[in-house]
Amino acid sequence: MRATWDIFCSVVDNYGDIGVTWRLARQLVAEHGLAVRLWVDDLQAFVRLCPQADAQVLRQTQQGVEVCLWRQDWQATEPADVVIEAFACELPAAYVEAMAQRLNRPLWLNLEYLSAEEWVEGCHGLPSLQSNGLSKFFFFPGFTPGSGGLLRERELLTQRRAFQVDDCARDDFLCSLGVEPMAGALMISLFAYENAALGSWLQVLAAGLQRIQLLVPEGRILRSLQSWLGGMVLQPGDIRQRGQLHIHVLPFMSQEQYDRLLWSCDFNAVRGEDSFIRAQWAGRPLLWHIYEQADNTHLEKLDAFLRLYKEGLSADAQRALVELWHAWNNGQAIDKSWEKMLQSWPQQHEHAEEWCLQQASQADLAAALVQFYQNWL
Ligand code: TRH
Repeated sequence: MRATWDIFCSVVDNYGDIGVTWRLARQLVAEHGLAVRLWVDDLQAFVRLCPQADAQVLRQTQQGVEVCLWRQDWQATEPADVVIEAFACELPAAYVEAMAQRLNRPLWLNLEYLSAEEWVEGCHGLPSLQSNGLSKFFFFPGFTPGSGGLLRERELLTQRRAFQVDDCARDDFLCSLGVEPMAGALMISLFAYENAALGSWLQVLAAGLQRIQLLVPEGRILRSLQSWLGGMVLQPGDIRQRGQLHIHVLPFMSQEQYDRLLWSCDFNAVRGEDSFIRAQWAGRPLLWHIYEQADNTHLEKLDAFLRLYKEGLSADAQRALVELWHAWNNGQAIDKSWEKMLQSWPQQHEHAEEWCLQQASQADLAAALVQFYQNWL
């Protein structure tokens, strides 16, 4: 009998919670042949990432995953063999009770947020005894062998490389989004939270020597973009030009399309957790807008990642990268650091691919979870 897995996702805000759990659920089904239910408390958010889904039904199967609405009034449900609570969401009390009563007790995992901080390795995989006698294990994604790794589908890099060497595939894809690639243009994607630094970047892009196509899927950054453009309301499909800068507003797309967008661009500005990882798998230089936390703890996380990522770059290239990421995440002007970044451009490109290969040499998160379960049995 194939093992059953329940993944619980509470959508706090944005798309990271559902983005990570939906991706994980699909991979557990497709690559490990598991029976997976994904419990999500906000189907509207799910439908944005999986447009063919129905936000009105209680249960539906999408890409082999049984997607269930996690309702406030929880209905009795037989727990699965493996139960994942994503990002410390609180499971229904009746479900936890049923887990404790189950003849074969389930493996209970808390899938944590991504961090490159050193303490992660020490906490990854640790159990915590719960009042009902069950142990809950902490599972930490991460960038080092002592962590749980990163979500990466088996064929991802092969698909990405095939796409990146096929100019027609890229052009067709961009055209399907309403973007006509311009000769010699530098293609940049932009997915970020509202950011006061944006204006300084757009300014330097508009005034630069090279033509730029900036591709912006619908989202929070549109507010900053609109105010730079003088308050005009932007819609998907809109194109605006300022000097060398051509801005294309795109619809929010499926996760598969968003991957292709990242693969199509020379540089990707990303945010949160999942788009940040996907940009790394794209093998292209990136700019991370980290999710803001109280007491600036997010800035420590940012530096922890930079410490790992910048290794192997020349001192100048490291400085350019760190300055750019710091300024962007502090809402400070990035025009100078962007120009420094351009000076080390070929190196930044090579490095992004090397980093991607280095990360891909580690076990992926889904495989690590399956292995963890097998070891636990
Ligand atoms: O949406 P986010 O800001 O999510 C955040 C982070 O996960 C953060 O850590 C968490 O605390 C907070 O949510 C609650 O960024 P993230 O993680 O990149 O998730 C976005 C998802 O949306 C990702 O799966 C990619 C996907 N996406 C699309 O599918 N289509 C699109 O057009 C775009 C722009 C993104």
